[in-house]
Amino acid sequence: MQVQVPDAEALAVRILRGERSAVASGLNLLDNALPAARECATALLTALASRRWQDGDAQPNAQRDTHLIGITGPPGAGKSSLLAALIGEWRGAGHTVAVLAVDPSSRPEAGGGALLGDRIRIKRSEADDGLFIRSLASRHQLGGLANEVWPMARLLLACFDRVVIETVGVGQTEIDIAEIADTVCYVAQPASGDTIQYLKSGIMEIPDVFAINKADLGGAAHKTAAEVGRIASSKSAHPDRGEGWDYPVCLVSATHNTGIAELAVHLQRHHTYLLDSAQLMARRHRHQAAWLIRLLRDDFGHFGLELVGGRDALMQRFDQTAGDALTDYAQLRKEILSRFH
Ligand SMILES: Nc1nc2c(ncn2[C@@H]2O[C@H](COP(=O)(O)OP(=O)(O)O)[C@@H](O)[C@H]2O)c(=O)[nH]1
Ligand SMILES: [Mg+2]
Repeated sequence: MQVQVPDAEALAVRILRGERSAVASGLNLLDNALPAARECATALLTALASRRWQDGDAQPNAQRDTHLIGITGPPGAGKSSLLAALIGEWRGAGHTVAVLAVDPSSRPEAGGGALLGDRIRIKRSEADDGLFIRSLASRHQLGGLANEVWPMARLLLACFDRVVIETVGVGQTEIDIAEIADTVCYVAQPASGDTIQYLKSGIMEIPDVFAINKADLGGAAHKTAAEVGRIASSKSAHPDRGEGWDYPVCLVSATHNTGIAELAVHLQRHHTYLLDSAQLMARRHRHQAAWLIRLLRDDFGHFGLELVGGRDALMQRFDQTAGDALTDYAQLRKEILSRFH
């Protein structure tokens, strides 16, 4: 079958200009598993990286203020509602926003919560060019988040100020979101068994910011916030994240629009903390490395990974090649393929 692949360079330029149709084509391309499309997708990501990411590295001051945020938590905690409120806050401050909603329970046919788009439509009547929403309802796999999520988020970071991934926090997904986002925000609702379970598990180490939603329900919300606050303040820093960060716990109500501005401030504060401690780019490079290793492992298995040095060595290698890691990855693929033949 003939595959129509766009010119990666030209598409990158249009995406950086923020052209909606180009953003949509780019996301479709990253979602296409055919080999010709994958090659073009790698070229697209490389082109985007060389224009924004690399420049940013060389001149930190010229770097656009972009923030990739993961919003996670149990179903029904109010993630979509809270995100809709945060979007209002960010758009009001003039930031552009893109959302990847990866929530199977949001599928109307699954009878779950409303799609984020529906929640937003309730609040906004006219079309908003500074807001882009893509639902990836089916991409929530048992084994965790699908591999397309990282590159899609990466593409959106090239043209939006705030990129948010909304995902239900269960098992592996929780770990995956921490390997994608700059900042992870955990949303809990009062007196939730899921939350208590979560607090007791080791996964508690992952979020950078906690939001206790449904504050309008009164006492129970305050009690949960106090409980989470106690655990958050005693929480030891995750080896990979968090030294010198104080893990804020925000009491919010998405439906009454209270505490939203404060939550936005804490998210922004975490971004500043990452920038000031030189962790933002380091984290993104590490996340890119983890993604490339997942791709190699999915295609060639652990045996394939071992052929080219194993996980730890690859992690170090991609981390070092950073801006050129995609080129490095393409070469490694060829190397593994040649060894298999
Ligand atoms: N009382 C109250 N209900 C809320 C609040 N935020 C969300 N909800 C409700 O909680 C339910 C789940 O919300 P949703 O945003 O779909 O949750 P998600 O599954 O975490 O995305 C819906 O019925 C919302 O109307 C809140 O701040 N207060
Ligand atoms: Mg939702």
